Amino acid sequence: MRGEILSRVSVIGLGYIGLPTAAVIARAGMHVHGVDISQAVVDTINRGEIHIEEVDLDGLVQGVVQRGLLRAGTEVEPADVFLIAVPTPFHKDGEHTPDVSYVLAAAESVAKVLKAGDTIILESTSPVGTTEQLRDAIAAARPDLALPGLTDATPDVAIAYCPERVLPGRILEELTNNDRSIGGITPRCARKALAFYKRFVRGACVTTDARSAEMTKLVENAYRDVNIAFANELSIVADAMGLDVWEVIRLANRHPRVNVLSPGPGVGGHCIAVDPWFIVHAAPQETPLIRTARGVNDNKIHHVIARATELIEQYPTARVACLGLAFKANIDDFRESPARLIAATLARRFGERIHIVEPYTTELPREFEATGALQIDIDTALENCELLIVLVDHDVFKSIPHAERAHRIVYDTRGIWRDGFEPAAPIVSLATAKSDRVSVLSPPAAVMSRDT
Ligand code: SAJ
Repeated sequence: MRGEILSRVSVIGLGYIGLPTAAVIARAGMHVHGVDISQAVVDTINRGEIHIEEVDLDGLVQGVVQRGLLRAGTEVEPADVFLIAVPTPFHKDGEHTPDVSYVLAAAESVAKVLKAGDTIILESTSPVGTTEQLRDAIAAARPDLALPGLTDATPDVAIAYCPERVLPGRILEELTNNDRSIGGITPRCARKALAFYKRFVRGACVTTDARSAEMTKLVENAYRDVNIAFANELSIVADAMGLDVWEVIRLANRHPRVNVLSPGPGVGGHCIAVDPWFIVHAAPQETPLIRTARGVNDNKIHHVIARATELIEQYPTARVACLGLAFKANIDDFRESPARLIAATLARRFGERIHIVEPYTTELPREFEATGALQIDIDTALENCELLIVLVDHDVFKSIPHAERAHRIVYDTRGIWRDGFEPAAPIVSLATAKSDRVSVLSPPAAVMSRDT
């Protein structure tokens, strides 16, 4: 027990996953050394501060740094458990070839300080087979160590894959409470990793082999991508048919076995828009559905640009406010964001007519430079802009009362302001509706409509 309490953990990669994970492990009483290539990130953390926005993370990091349980550096130091949480993007080569070079670089730096008895866990979303590649990289660097799957003897080191599953905005809660899949290169590796996760995870920890755990993570995000694609395709169909897609989905979801997700301006972030490609790349002939879903979600961005352009041209004197740049609600993450791409495209085309409202940043990304587009706050937008394009469903936008956006032309790609679409008299009233309020079917052309 004493040895456990004193065990040292090295977390490699202190980004959106690595830093919260390091902090949660430190909170459980382990001594954590976080490693990042950025000196600025390391300095920030060692001051007890954070470089990313995540609910409650600031207080947690400050606390564990003050208690001496978390410190950061740019070089990997000896530890008992090495947890790798580095990016795994894909090459922009048209083939979407996964880039696992950061994982292999991390493996090489771990190899330098590795000793018998240590455990290495990969958490980065990875193509199937990456954990074995990591093992092979270590084997090449450290021929003195017996590695799992390569020896009949008891291996010196345990190697496992355990994907993170947390949702930005809920990371600390989900890190502790979500179930985990733990895939060992061998069952013994899985058991060693399991013993580690049991020390800070309350959710169920389920062991399997490394390849199954790698695939499970890809499946989770591809599943969501396919389901969002269904919603996005419906929204384009509804546009063509003059229907309010949110009303249709709301009603369809009253079926006990139907749960259609929400359409939006496309799928963003660095997970759901990326990970399905790892499956497609591994089995291109066998993945028409997953590939098509990616295409549908990417195409939705262009659909929104086309409809917004049409509307802006239709009202040539209107000042336009694009609401939101983040890839989803209530976060400051603008990576791979459809909202950002749409707003930047409109800014390039319409220049100073475009105004950007994004409460999660004080300055616009570089691509807005020289477009003439300005950042304004939401109150200024509501006062001065005649055309409002909702791109992100931030709570601060959702809470704007109808009266404050009355007499504006609204293109709401997230369906947050549907109150304006309800007809004065219900077209259909459902006497048997389960909710308290009378359900109504909204009038046609609800997605793009004057919000009065
Ligand atoms: N979106 C929609 N409609 C929806 C749901 C989402 O358009 O109904 C859009 C969002 O606006 C956003 C994108 O999809 O642009 C992705 O957002 P998300 O909230 O679905 O997922 P992420 O990328 O923040 O996090 C996902 C999660 N995976 C799943 O829910 C299966 C999370 O649990 C993973 O840990 C994370 O990917 C990851 O790191 O892989």
